[in-house]
Amino acid sequence: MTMPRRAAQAFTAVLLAASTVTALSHTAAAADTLGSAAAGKGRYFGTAVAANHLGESAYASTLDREFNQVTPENEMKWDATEGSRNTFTFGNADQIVSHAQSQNMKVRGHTLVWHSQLPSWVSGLGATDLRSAMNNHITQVMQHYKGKIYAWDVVNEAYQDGSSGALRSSPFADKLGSGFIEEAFRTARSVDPNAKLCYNDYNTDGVNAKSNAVYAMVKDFKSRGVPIDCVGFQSHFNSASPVPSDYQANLQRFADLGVDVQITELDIEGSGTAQANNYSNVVKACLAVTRCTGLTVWGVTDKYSWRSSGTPLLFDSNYGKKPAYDAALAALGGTGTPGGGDGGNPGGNATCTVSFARTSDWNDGYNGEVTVKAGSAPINGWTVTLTFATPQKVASLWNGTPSWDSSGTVMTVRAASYNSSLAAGASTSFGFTAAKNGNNSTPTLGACTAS
Ligand code: G2I
Repeated sequence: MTMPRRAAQAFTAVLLAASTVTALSHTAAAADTLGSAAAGKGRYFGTAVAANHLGESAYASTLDREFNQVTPENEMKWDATEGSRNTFTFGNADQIVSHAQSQNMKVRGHTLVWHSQLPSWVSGLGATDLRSAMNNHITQVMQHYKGKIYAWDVVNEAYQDGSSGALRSSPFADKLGSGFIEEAFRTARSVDPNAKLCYNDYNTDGVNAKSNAVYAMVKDFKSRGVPIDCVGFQSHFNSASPVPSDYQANLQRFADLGVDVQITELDIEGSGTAQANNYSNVVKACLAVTRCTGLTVWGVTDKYSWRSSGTPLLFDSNYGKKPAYDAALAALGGTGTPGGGDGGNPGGNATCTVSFARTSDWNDGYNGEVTVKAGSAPINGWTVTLTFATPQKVASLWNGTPSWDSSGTVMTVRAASYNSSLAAGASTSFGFTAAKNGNNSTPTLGACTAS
């Protein structure tokens, strides 16, 4: 059989990633890092990352040890990816994505349509041209990262601050009208149907005129079938903009509309106990909302924060853990918390069920998605078996760790470090691309084993 070169490369990447994951899973089990503790609660804990710091060993080692999700801080923005019309540059963003993949971290795509960091050629276009440039930008960028991004901030910061509840003036709103948001989401869904599509904004963290406007938009989208899966709450806090008292209630009202919610750019200016308490409250609010699926802090270290003088992050400039770190970890139930930790489930009543879907098909291949659901008790690990018809071959696999029997037809997939722990009744999924090699059968799904 001849495997297409792209598939062969992906296969190699999977093998490499699989060996890395085995090494990492020991760290994850201890729940003594932000990522592993969050995984124990069925969430991820991520950070914004800048490509130009990845070469600094303390930066990279802190990132790799503590976090299981990344958001490129600037590298996927319009000015970075399409500085001139229809000429795309992905080098810096690719660097972050491949680092994340090698560490089994999820990647959030940030951001496709935003008024800021927008090249001047875009602002200069007339309506017809702008519409096609927007759709082309979404299409090209999403296509480049297809299968590698779990969620995209499709539209960022479209609403005004203050009491108006109106859209912010931008080339998109001014020339295309309010319909640009819907159009962006519809285009995004058509390009990568497997990526979660999010709206992301700041000053929407409590109930206020701006969050009410976003809420009305999401409600309208859900009622009309406009594709939206999630809402990101940036959560940039300081004394002028503190953690709102109705933070959790606000997350919950969005979740009740049928979207996931995430804390996407968390940073809280301050120091010591006050800062620690704020971080603890934010983490607890997310954990209290079932559909709050993860938190991302806006940077690894105070040294490189966009507002460094406010020391808003969890690690100081020397990568030392701050009281805010300890508080966030404790709130996640990490090691050191009285009654915390993720070791509470002895595994005796751990069960899971699985289902399979073929999510896309083409001439010589298909994508499969397996959903794993925990039974009535939380689980700390899961394994699923799939038997493939000869001579089908799996070319790539994501969100799980595969191994094969000697015949090469039975694939056993165990959880990745970040999706091994599921709350009771919660589910996760992994996916793969298979080469048909002339056989169009669907693989046979075996039972799910939980621990
Ligand atoms: O402003 C904080 C965040 C608000 N929500 C959207 C985020 O995308 C935004 O991130 C920040 C980055 O953290 C900054 O790093 O966005 C800023 C730009 O709006 C970023 O700052 C820019 C500087 O303004 C540029 O001078 C610089 O060239 O970062 C660029 C790359 O270092």
